[in-house]
Amino acid sequence: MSQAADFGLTLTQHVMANQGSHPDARGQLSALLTQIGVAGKLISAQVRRAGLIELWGATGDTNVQGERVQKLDQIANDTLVEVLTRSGCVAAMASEEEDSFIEVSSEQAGDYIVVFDPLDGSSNIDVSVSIGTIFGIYRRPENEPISLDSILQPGRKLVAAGYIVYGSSTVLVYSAGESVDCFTLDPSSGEFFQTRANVRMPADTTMLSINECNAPYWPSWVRPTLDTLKTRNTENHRIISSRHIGSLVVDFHRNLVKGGLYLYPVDSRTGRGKLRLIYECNPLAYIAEIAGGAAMVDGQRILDLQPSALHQRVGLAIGPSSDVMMIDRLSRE
Ligand code: AHM
Ligand code: MG
Repeated sequence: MSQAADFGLTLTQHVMANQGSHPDARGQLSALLTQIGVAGKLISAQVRRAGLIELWGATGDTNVQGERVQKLDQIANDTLVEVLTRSGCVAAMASEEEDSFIEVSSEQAGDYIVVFDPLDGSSNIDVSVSIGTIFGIYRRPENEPISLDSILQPGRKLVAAGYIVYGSSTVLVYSAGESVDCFTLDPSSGEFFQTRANVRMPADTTMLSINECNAPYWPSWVRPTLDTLKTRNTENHRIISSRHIGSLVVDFHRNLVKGGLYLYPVDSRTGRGKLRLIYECNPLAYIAEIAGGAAMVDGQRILDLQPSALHQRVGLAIGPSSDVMMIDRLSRE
C-alpha cells in the first residue's frame, strides 16, 4: 500500500462526502468550509513565523522582504476577510477585530453569514503559546437586505461551526450538525487529514479550566462549587486536575478530547462575563453539544441566548453535560 493511502480523508473529501446528508447542502456550504480550511493554512503559516514577525516589528516595522509588519491578529483577520469575500459563499461577516459587520458586495455575495474570532488567545500570541481561530456559519435570512439583525442570530441557528488550533500541530475541528470531526495539517503536503472521527466529549470531568486569580470578582457560588469538584480527589487518587492556558479555544479543544470543564463566570467589576457570545461562545457551544457536552449561563443554553450586540460578552460554563448542569443549578440557588 502506498504511504498516501494510509492517510485519513482530506478535509475537502470529508466535506464533500457529507454534503448530501446536510439539509442546507447546495454546494456553497461545502465550498465555504473548504475555504475556511484554506484560510487556516494561510494563518497557520504566519503563526509559525510569529516570533520573527515580532522581531521585525521591534526593529522597525519592515521584514527582510521589505514588507510592512502587521500584528498577527490583524493578519489573521485580513486573511479570513479576504478568503471569505472571494469565496462567493458569504453575504456578510463579523469579526472580533472589526467594530461593525462587513457586508460583501452583491456581485460576490453568497448565501451564508460567517462570524469569527480570527486569533483567540491574544495574551499568548507573542509568547509562543497555542492560539486559535473560532468560526460560526449561519444562513443569511432570505428576502431581506443584510442588517445587524442578520448577524444577531441565536447560536441554535448555526448550520456549521468549528475552530482551528495553532499548537504543537495545526488542527481543524468542525461540525455541520451530524458529528464533530478533527483534521490535522500535514506540513509537508499542505493538506488537512482526518485524525479523529465523531469526537465525543468524555462524560466525566478530569480537567478544570478557570482563571483562579479572578476569585475576588466571582459571584458567591463559584468558590464552593470548585471546592465541591476538588473533593472528587481522594487521598490516593487524583480524578480532577487544573489546566488553564488562557486561550479559550485551545482550553476547549483539550477539554473536548480529554473531558474538561471550562468556566468564565460573570465578573463583579463589569457585571458581565469576558467572552464574546457571537464568535467565541456560540461556535464552541455548538461543537460541545454535538459532541455530547453542554454550555450554559444563568439557567439558559448558550445557544438559546438572543444576541443584542455584535461584541456582547457573557458568562460561560462549557464541558461535560452533567457537570455543566450541576454548575448551572448551583449558580441559581
Ligand atoms: P481574546 O479574544 O482577546 O484573546 O480574549 C479572550 C481570551 C480567551 O481566549 C481566554 O480564555 C480569556 O480571554 C482569558 O482571559 P483572562 O486573561 O481574563 O483569564
Ligand atoms: Mg478571543
